[in-house]
Amino acid sequence: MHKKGCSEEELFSFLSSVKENDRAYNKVLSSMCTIPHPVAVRAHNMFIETNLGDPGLFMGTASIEEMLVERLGTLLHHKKACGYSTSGGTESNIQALRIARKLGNSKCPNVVVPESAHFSFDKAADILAMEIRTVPSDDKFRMDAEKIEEKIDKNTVCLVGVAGTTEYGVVDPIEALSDIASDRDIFLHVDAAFGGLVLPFVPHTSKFDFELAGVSSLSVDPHKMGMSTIPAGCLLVRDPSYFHSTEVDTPYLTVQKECTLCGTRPGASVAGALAVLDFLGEEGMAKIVDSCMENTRRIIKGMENAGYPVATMPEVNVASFCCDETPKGWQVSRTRLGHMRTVCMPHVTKDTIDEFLTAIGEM
Ligand code: 0PR
Repeated sequence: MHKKGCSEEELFSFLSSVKENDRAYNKVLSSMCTIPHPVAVRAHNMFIETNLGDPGLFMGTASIEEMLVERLGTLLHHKKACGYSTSGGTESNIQALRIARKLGNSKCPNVVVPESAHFSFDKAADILAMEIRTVPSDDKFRMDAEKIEEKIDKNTVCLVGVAGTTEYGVVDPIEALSDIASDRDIFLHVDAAFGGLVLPFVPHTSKFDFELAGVSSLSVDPHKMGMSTIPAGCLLVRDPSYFHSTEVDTPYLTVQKECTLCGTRPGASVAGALAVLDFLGEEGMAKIVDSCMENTRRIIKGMENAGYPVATMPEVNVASFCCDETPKGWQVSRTRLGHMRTVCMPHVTKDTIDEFLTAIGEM
């Protein structure tokens, strides 16, 4: 720290010069986040000082969190789902595994995840000292339903499926997982961090949510396709009693117990998340998702015309291609298998895709 403070003008000219180094979302096809919706920014600024870690002080903001949980629960076929707003998919996945581990009550617990699972499960398993058992993918990059049971034993406390995988945008066989989870009475967590705010607005997609009786918990992130400000994730559980297992006493707060992982938690991005859902409604969300899916079909067709077929047909707006080139000036990413990965988020317009396809050499 400098001994004396600087002028506000000097400070902000410094900050804006540093911000110029940010890539922001220009020619960015690799991000699962996007430019927040203007109503999210407005609501975020309105709730800037709020702390959900002390809900007795911020009862209005806490009621917004409850409304968000209710909106998302209803969307995902469980109006009475219980939940709270996390910092994103990573925290939701850690907490889900933590609950499953406690409920499972095993001395050497393991969790069965698809090969395609997000790396947040590696973090969760490490923190919770759980063994990770990986189910290989089928030829469509989904968890191979035939190979799930062979990984399960008496110490399996959790099964995980992904709805909208990070790398290929596919949905694991959640119905099969749900049947296994129900039959064997194992906790099933669905990571719908990305797909949870896409799949409900796309016709004829695979089932993945609480409509399936075996699904115990779900991650869904408003800071991805929910177009809220960062950080805004959400963990939903089927049965409110699940949260008893993560509760601690909080004697000097305005509430007596807390089941969350973080203590101090932003209310601003939670207000942002609710603002987007209420402002757009189901119709508005469907319109935006539809345009992202249209752009995904456009990029798949264009890449094919250029001689780069899609690795597998996605169910959400993530498409990965058999293509080793990266056009200059564009930000794409690579899957673990080396496919070129693109995400058609709301900031990726039809013109962006056309420009990208011209750069890649579509005929
Ligand atoms: N589960 C799934 C299926 C995800 O795709 C992700 C993130 C997570 C969990 C973890 O979510 P948080 O990062 O919110 O904790 N997937 C993206 C990824 O890791 C996140 C991302 C977003 C990466 C924007 C880059 C970026 O520019 O690829």
